[in-house]
Amino acid sequence: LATALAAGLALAQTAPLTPDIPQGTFAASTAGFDYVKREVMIPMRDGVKLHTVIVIPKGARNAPILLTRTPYNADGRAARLESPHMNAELPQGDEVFVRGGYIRVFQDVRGKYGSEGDYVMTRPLRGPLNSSEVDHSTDAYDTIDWLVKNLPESNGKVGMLGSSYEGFTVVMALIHPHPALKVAAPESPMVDGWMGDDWFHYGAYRQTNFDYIYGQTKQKGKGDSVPRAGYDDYSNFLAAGSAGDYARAHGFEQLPFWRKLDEHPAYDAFWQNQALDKIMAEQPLTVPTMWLQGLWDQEDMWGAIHSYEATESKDKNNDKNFLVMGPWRHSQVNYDGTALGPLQWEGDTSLQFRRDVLKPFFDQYLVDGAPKANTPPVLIYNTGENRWDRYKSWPLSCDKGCPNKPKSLYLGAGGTLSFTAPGSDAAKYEEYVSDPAKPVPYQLRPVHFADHDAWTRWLVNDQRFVDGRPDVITFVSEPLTAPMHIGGAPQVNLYASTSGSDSDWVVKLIDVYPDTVPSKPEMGGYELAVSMDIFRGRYRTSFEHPQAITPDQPLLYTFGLPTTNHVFQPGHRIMVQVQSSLFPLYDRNPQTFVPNIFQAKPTDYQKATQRVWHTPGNASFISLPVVPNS
Ligand code: PG9
Repeated sequence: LATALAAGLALAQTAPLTPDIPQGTFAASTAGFDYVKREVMIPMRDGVKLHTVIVIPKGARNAPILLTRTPYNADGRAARLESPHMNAELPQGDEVFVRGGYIRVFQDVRGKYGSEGDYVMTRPLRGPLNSSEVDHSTDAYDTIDWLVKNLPESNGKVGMLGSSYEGFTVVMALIHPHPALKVAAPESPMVDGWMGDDWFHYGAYRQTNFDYIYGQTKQKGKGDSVPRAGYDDYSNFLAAGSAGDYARAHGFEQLPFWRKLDEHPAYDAFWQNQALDKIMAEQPLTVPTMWLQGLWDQEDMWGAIHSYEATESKDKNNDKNFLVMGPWRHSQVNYDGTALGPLQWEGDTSLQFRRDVLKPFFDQYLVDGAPKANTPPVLIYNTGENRWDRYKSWPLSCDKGCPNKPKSLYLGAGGTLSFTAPGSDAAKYEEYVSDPAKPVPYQLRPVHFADHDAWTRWLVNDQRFVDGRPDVITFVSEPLTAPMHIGGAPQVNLYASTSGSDSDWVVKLIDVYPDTVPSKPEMGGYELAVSMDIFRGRYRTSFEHPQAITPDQPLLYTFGLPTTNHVFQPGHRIMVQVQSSLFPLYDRNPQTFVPNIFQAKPTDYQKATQRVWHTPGNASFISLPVVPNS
């Protein structure tokens, strides 16, 4: 009996060698959850199915839908804290929508994570660059169509929101939009990868993209960064040589997107035909759209503001096109917006915006019976006076069609900066030597691209770290006696010469704090760049057809700096710094003209004598979008 009992007992127990990973899917207990999560594969018109995660508040009825289409893993985007509570499960930026009872949807774009199909980086619209029958515009359309037909808990109204790549997919959805798409907010959307979003700025290549391309395109799921020989990326990239040499050393020829970059260094049809601000300009907006961007957006500084400007003239009733710019780094709109580096704002500016502006704006179009929101056409943080400014239009000051005309701020002899044009007796130029063997760093070394904090704050770093370097020239004004407000994009008009045949020009517009700041002593003398950019000299006359620069000739370089809404306070000074590299963020210009800088040889990299001219005929200046008496 004893033996039989023992055998029976053994039968009832789990045998020691039972595999510990259950066969089939584990059914997690969701008792007590305040939401239901569904995972579905939504069919597109070409038969490809896209993996979609739908999070529905328990008991929802007539709920609006908020959709984000992502290359960054829909499962992960909808699982912040693994929580029974929807507001903890979803991203921080969604909390206001969770409180409002929205259904939240994240979808993997085709070819990434759980979705079928081919992944093409920022897949261009159907047309000259895309001969298939699908793009992100059709995928958004088909997805919205499925959602409104298959979610009985919804009221059939959809809003789209997302930052950066996710912002790019929002813009794509605005092209021939589904009628159920009622409102959209592209946040720092990637719009023109050559002019000033992720890949290049005015033709200068951004080497941080190597890690991005490696991580995003080596495989369908989550990728990794390029292996490093050392911690300091300044040394790693300098040792590599050209960007092409770096790519070769790390196997990038296997990654088609790198090959596309390498084959299209100039602004040719490949870039022109996928510049979404140009595409948006050709069609009136039919969906109310709030373009959003950070004022110190270190990744996508071009897209939102240029798309807003491109579509504004078509918004005849002033009811479709809206602009918001916060005192934020890239995507900070969805996180805490209390501070950026050493700059402290009046409270959490991101939350203020999401709660008081974005949510009422979305509610107006998505929630049945919601009141009209009090949305200003333009909402921009004033970074000098620390408050939100509401405007009817933007910019406040520009050459044509603005309420105010810009003022010319002249770079003068001996490093002066003033509104007085140079006289003929002044010295002719300021000079420095740019040495590609010792490029100017964009942040204090060591540079480690993977250091997230350093990457998000580099645009607001104290520029004293390079002020005084022999290869950086500085022009500075007298202390201001009255506040000076600028509202718009400062325009660079630089008369410069180089002894080489190609050159980069970096221009920074800086607010220099007084030597003593009693309320924040550590800010004494701080040099805050309110706007800066880099311009690759070979594109001076044409972005499409680069040309060698005639050595030692003063030539005019004109380009727009990023938009700013800033008040220089009395006692502060205005500064302009000019230099010829921002390394290793931007690849080095060899300073010898070669057909493709990616393929420059070590001997092409040559020192050059750079001059910034300030004679009456060649007077360098910044056209400042000054707003008088504001
Ligand atoms: N700035 C990122 C990106 C967008 C589009 C292409 C490449 C990179 C992003 O944050 O998504």
